[in-house]
Amino acid sequence: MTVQELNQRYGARGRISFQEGFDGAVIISLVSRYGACELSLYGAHILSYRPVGHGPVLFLSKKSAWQKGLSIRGGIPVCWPWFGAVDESPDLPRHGFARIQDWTVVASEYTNDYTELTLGLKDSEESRALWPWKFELKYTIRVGESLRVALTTGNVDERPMEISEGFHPYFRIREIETVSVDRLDGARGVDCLSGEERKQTGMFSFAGETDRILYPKANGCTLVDSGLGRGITVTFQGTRSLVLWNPGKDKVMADVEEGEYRQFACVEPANTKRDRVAIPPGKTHTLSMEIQCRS
Ligand code: TA6
Repeated sequence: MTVQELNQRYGARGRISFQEGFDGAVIISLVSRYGACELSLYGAHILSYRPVGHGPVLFLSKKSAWQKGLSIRGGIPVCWPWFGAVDESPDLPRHGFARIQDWTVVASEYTNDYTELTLGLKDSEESRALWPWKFELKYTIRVGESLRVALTTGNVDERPMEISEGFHPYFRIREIETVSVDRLDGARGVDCLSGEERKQTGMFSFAGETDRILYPKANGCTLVDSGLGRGITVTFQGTRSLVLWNPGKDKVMADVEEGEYRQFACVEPANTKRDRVAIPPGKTHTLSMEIQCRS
C-alpha cells in the first residue's frame, strides 16, 4: 500500500499518520493525549517515544544505518525468531530477520485514552530461506499512559516451532555511570561475556562492557536515572528473563559514535537461546512489554 492508501485506510487526523521515510520506508506517527511515538514499518521498529511532560525515552544513534537490509541502532528493535547470533550458522542476521523486513499494517484503533497500531509479518520465500517455518507474527503498539507492545507468534506450520526472541529497547540516559536498575537483587543469571553464572546483589549497574542475562523474581524493574531525574519502569510478560547490555567505552561499533555508549542502557525482556519457546502447530505465544516514565 502507498502512504496515501495507508493514511486513507488506517490514518486518523492528529492521531495516526503515515509518511515516506528513509530508503522508501514508511514512517508512522502515533499520538495520544499522554504521549507520542514514531516507528518505521520496516522492521516494525519503534524509533521514538515521548510521554507528555518528559523528554525522549529512547536513544537513536547518530550513526545508525538508515538502509533497508540493515538494522537500525537504537529505538526498540524486535528480535525474532532468534535472539543474538545463531552459533551453527554465523552468517544468519543477528537477532533474526523481523527487524530487517517490511511489515504490513493490520489494524489501527484510537480512543480518548490511547492510540494503537497492529502490524503483521508472515513467512515468505525470503524468510523461509533463512528459517524454514510458516508463521504469522502480530505486533501491537499502544501509546496511552504508557507504551505497551505485544508480539504474538502464530505457528501456522504443521511442525512444532522453537523460537528465541526479545524486545531490545535502547533507553536514553544522561550518563551510563549514574544509572542503576532496581528489583534485580537476588536474581540469578549469566554473564554472557565470561559465561559465568552470577547472582545479582543489590542495585544493578553497568560497569564497563555489560552483557548479562538475569532471571528476576518480579516481572518488572526500573532503570533509575539520577542524571535526568527520572525512572523508566519496564514490566514484561511471556518471559522470565531480562538482558542488560551496554557496549562500554572500548567496543568499536560502526553505527555508534565514539562516546555515545554513555547515553543509552538496554534493558531487554527476552527469551534468549537459553530460554527458547516451543510453540506447537496451530498455537501462539505472546511476549509483551510496558514502558512507563516517572520523574
Ligand atoms: O543486548 C544483547 C546483545 O545480544 C549484545 O550481545 C549485543 O550484540 C547487542 O545485543 C546488540 O546486538 P546488535 O546485533 O543489534 O548489534
